Amino acid sequence: MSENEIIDLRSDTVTRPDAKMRAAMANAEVGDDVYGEDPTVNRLEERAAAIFGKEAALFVPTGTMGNTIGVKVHTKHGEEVICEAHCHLVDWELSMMAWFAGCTPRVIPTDNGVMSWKQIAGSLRVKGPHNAPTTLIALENTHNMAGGTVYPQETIDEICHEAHQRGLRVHMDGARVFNAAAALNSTVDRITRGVDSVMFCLSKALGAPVGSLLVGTAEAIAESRLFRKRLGGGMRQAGVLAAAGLIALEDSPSVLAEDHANARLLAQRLAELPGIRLDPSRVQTNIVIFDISGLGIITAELSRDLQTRGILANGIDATRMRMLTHRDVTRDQCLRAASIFAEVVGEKSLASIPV
Ligand code: TLP
Repeated sequence: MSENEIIDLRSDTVTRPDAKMRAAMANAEVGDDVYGEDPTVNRLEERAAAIFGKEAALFVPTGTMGNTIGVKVHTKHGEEVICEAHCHLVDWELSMMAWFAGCTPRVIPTDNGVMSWKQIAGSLRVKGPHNAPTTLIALENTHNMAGGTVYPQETIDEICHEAHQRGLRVHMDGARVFNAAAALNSTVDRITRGVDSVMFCLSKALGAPVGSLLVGTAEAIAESRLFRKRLGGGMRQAGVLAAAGLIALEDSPSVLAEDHANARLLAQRLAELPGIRLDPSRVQTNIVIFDISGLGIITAELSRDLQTRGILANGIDATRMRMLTHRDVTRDQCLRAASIFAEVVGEKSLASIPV
């Protein structure tokens, strides 16, 4: 099967740099970024800080490193961080918070990935003979495993206001915060105005091959630069990567609404199929998560069957599949993926009829 017959819905991390990005990478002016001498990295960091309306930004290789440093810079060993129960920081980063920052997460289960101040307030801990104090609240926006859900602005504002009143900090895992902005018809600057730091990824929906940024105060970012070095993230002539990132940052946010429309369309088609549990009205951005237990098979089996027909999609557990739309899948490909999916599901239903 040739590469272009594959429709890859596993993640928005799978996009390839386009011709404009590749040309910019080839022509990037570079220097040693550990000495602060890479002009393209410097430009990217300045641009990211400006777009987010914050003092400074730091280019990091991955979202995981950005979150890791974001937690570390606001906490000390032996403190607690409040996060949603299935956030990336907790479920997908190999206990990094414990390993590097020496903190434990205090998780709040939610139905849609969005914590309220009321829930957070009930989980706060004050330093005492038995309690490690809460010092940080981490919000994931959009929330990946809840299906790309978006925090309402007033919820973020309330959390930040109440947290700051109590001397707590707020970090946003905004790996897909530009998707949140597109969904709300808002700006990332407005969304993150109250947070102390935000990590966002160039390498997800924005389509760059590599890289994320941690954005915050000049003081926090200066300290973060040292943590990045400690983690082995001093990338030297990283301008070749930053060059693609700059294009992603300028060009991609305005087209994210198309990915969202494609995700809704995909969700509507899949929701019509027997054995699939999916409420398309819950799809707010580019992530579609649905339950397949009605098919009587597990996700690994379905993934295998889809793969033989050129559709790549993974389960997030035995019963739930995740599909993401992105700049490398078109509306037509989403429709094709949905009809191939329908064929596979049809065959499964036939196979389950006793003879
Ligand atoms: N998410 C990946 C996987 O790790 C699950 C994906 O395919 O969605 N925060 C959020 C909300 C993320 O979704 C991810 C990656 C990260 C942080 C980490 O980014 P990277 O992969 O660059 O370390």
